[in-house]
Amino acid sequence: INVERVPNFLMGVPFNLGAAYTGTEYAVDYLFGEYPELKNQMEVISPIHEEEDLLNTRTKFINSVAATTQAVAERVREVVEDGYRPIVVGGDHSIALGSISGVLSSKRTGVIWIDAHGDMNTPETSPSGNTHGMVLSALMGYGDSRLTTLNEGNFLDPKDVVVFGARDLDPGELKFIAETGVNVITWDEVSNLGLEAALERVKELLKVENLHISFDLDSVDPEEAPGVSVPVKGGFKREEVLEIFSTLEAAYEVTSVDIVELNPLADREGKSVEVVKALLHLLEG
Ligand code: 6HN
Ligand code: MN
Ligand code: MN
Ligand code: MN
Repeated sequence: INVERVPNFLMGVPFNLGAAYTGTEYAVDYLFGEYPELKNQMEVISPIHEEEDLLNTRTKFINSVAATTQAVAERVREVVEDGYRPIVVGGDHSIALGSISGVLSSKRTGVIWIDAHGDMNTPETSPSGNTHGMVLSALMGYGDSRLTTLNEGNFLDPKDVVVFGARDLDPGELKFIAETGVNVITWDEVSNLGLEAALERVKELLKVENLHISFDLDSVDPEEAPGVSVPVKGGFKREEVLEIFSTLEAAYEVTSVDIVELNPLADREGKSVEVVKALLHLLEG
């Protein structure tokens, strides 16, 4: 018997103010330029630009980040209620605050955060003041209230989170991990265990039915996919990314997905946009 899978709902969020680097605001246009057929299949959520205190270097552009992620959260909530699976393509990683908050308002979900980074800084620990590095901690209830109130108290339980493939964790993030007990399988651990065993470990750690995949393209080796804002040496090969997604699709109800941090200005030879396309294809089933 073939169980009908929930149809995908593609959303594009051309946003960069969570990163304060230029580039990811062109991600959706870039994607449409490379794959024109996507134009009729993807709804674009326009970023909201609010007035900012430009002297605030602890949480840069936070008003715009809060407003835009709120809009994403509301749209994701509707899409889930209407029986679709949201696939959110961006844009810097701050938009995951919207997508995951939107999902959390109707159900418990586990989150696998596939990223070179931890994205668990707070305004106090952040080395950059960029909010895309504070998203996962905000989802668990830590940080500036403009970000933590988005999910209406439906905080993520650290036990329901696995950070996968991290290879650049800041000192404040290491402290955060130790204090909250959030699960982390670093890039070094994946390399030592082997990908298959590392994914087995994810299944042991994440005892949930529904899974949100938050995939940051900088988890991929920049030599294979350079089109990101914050590249870090090392990382997954392209085939490994596909293996990760198919293993997760088989093991869980993957009920929502982010594919973020596509930066066209850095994407030499269009390698990162190809990864996005391959993932969208895989998620189509
Ligand atoms: N991302 N840990 C660094 C910071 O500024 O907090 C980098 C964050 C990168 C965030 O790639 O989504
Ligand atoms: Mn990230
Ligand atoms: Mn990252
Ligand atoms: Mn760092």
